[in-house]
Amino acid sequence: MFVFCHKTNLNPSLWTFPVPDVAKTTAVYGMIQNPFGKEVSIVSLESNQYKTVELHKMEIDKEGIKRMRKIDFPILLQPNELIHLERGGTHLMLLDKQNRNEKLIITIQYSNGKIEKQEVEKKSL
Ligand SMILES: [Cu+2]
Repeated sequence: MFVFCHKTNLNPSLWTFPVPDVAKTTAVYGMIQNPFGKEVSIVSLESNQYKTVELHKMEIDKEGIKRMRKIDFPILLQPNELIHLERGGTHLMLLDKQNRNEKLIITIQYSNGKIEKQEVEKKSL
């Protein structure tokens, strides 16, 4: 499935590359960590700028071509489990841009009712 590890990071963070204003989609990298000491599922991902947020992983198909595949919710996480989001690997896909807010926020909704908001850092190329 994903690339998981249990390395502790005090500041799990998300980042993206700036995209042209006309671009309707973007990918977000970094990491998402289960902030709870218990098993929990991510039930939804949302953004203040894009209509849809999906978790994608990369797979090699029969022809040897790398393709993105959507991972369906709910996404189960073990206590403190970390999902690494990397270029060429698992990533968040933001689809259908709705506005040009200055800040890009990702909202993670967990199965225990808790909601986590993370600001996405824009890295320059
Ligand atoms: Cu994707």
